[in-house]
Amino acid sequence: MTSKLATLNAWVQEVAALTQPSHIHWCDGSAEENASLTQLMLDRGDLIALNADTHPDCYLHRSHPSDVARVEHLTFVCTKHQEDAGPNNNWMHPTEAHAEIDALFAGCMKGRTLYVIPYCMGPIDSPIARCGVEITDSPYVVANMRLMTRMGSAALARIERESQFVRGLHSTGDLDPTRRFIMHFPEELTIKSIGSGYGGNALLGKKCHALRIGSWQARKEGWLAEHMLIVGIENPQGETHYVAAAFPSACGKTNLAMLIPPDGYRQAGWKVWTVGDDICWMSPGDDGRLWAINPEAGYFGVAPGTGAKTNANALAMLNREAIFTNVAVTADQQPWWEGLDDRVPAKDWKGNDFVPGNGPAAHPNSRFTVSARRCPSYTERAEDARGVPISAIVFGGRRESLVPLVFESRDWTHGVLVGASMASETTAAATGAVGVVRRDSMAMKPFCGYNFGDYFAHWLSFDKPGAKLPKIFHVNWFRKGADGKFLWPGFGDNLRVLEWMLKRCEDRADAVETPIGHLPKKADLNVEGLRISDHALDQLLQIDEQGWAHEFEAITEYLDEFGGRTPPALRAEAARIAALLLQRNDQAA
Ligand code: O2Y
Ligand code: MN
Repeated sequence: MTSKLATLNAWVQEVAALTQPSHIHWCDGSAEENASLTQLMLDRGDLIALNADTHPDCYLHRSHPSDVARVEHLTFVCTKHQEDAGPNNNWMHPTEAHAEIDALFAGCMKGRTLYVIPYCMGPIDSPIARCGVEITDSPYVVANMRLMTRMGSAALARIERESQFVRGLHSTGDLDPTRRFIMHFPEELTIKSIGSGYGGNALLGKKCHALRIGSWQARKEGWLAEHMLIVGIENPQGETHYVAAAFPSACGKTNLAMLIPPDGYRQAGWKVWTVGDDICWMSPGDDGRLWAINPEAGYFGVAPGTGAKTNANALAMLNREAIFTNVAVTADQQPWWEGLDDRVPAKDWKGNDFVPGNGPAAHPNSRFTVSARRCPSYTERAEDARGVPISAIVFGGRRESLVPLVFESRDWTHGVLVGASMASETTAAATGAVGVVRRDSMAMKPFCGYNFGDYFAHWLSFDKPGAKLPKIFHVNWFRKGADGKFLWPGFGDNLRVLEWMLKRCEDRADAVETPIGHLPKKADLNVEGLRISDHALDQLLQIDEQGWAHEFEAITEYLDEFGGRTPPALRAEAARIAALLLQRNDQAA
C-alpha cells in the first residue's frame, strides 16, 4: 500500500532508504491488524498474555530496565535560533541535530518491519484536531498508538485531504542510552526519536506531537496546546461545566479527571464526566469562549497508586483490552502494582521472583494503556467535533507548605502569572531527583516546544475584546500539617473545591481578597460529611504573607530567566503583587 499523497510516499521512501527495513507496513488500524501484531509480539516474547479469565485481551510488556521513563536530558528542541527554543529547552541547531540523529537511524531497521502509522489527534472531523504520521519499527508502539490516537484509514484520508501532517520518525535502535535522542524540529513539523521504546519517548502522538510540536503550531495558529485534563462537572440541576486543569506529571491528573463524588454529592445528583486526563487543545470559538478537545483517544496512566480508594473508575477500565508496561504479576498472571491491593505478587516488573523488602514490585513509572471509551465516566462529548466550552482553568502543584488549598486569580493577566509561576516537587515520571521543588510553568516545563517567554505572551494574547475567558484558579491538594500528614483528604473530596470554583464562575460564592488572589471563606467550602478539623481548614486557607514575599522574589528571578522574551505585563503583575506583600509585611511589623 501507498498513499494518494505524493509527499507522504516520498517521505516514507526516504526514511526506508535511510533505515533499510525488510518490510514496510501501512497501518489501517483494523482489529485484524491488531490481532496479527499482538500474535507477533506474543511469539517474540515482547508481550505476555495476562490471565484471560480476569483480564481478557490484556497483555504485559516489559521494557528494557534502562528504558522506563521520559528522558528530559536527551530531549531537544531544534530551532534555527536558540532563543526560539528558550532556556526551558535543550537546544541543538537543526543541521547538527539531523546529522547526529540520522547517523543513528542509518540501517537501524535492517531485518525489521517499518510501520507507517497515520493518526489524528482529536475527533477525526474536528477543526481543532491535527494529524500526524509516525514511522516506527516497534509493533508495541503501533499497538499503543492504536489505543491512544484515532489511528489508521480514517486518519490517512484526512491527511490526504489536508496535505499537511506532523512527521514522526521513531526507532527503538539498540536501546543503548548513549545512543538515545528525542529531537523536535518545530519549524519543519518533524520529530525524530531513537533508542527508546518507552512511553513519551516512543508514542510520538503524545508528548512530542500533542504538546511540543502542538504548542508551536498553536502559537502560530492562535490556539493553546496544554498539559491539562478536561473534566465535566454535572450539578444536580443537570448543568455541566467543563474544567481544564494543569498539574505536573504524576500529581493526580488522571485521578481528578475520573473523580468519584463523595457520597453526599452522589446522592444529591452530582456527576463527573471524563473528557481527557493529560492533554487539552483549546481554541477560541465564535462566542468568545475557549472550546477544548482531548487530542488523545486513550490513557497512558501511572499504575502504582491506582486502587479502589484512589481511582475506582481507572481500576474498572483495566480488566480488559489493556496493555500493561512494567507492572508486576501475581502467581495466576494478573497485573499487580503497589497500591492495588494486599496480594503479594509472584514476579516483579523485570520478571524476577518478587522478594519483599527488595524494592517495589512494579516499576514506580509502570503504566497502563487503555481506550478512553472503557472508562465508566467517559462521555460522548469527548467525540464532539466542536469540543467542550471551558468554564474554569485550574493550575496546581505539589507543595507541602505555603500554597493554600485554593485561590482564584483576579483577572486573566494575574491568572497567566499564577500558571507561569507554578512550582512543584518532582516525581518519578521524569528521570532525576525525586522530591525537589522546581518551577514548572503551566506544567509545561518538559513539554513547551518554544521559549517560555513567548509562551507567556501567547497566553496573554487571548485577553482581547469579545473574549469570554474562563476564570483561572490554583489548587494545592498536597499541603501538610506540622505532623507531616496531608491536611486535605483529596481524591473525591476535591469536588468540594471544584464546586466553590464553579459557584465563583456563576457569581454565586463569596471570597476573601488577598494579595495572591481570592480565597474561599471557611464557610464557603462545603465540608459536610467530611472529618476535617477547623484548625486544618484554617491552615489550608491561610496566607503567610512573609513566605509569599519570598516566593515572589523567587518568581521575579524566574521570570528574569527569559530575559527580553518575558512579557512586560507579566513582570508588572508580579511587581504589583510583590509590592503589595511588602507593604502588608511592613504594616504588620
Ligand atoms: O514516562 C513516560 O514516558 C510517560 S510520561 C507521561 C505519560 C502519560 C501522561 N503524562 C506523562 C507525563 O510525564 O506528564
Ligand atoms: Mn502528562
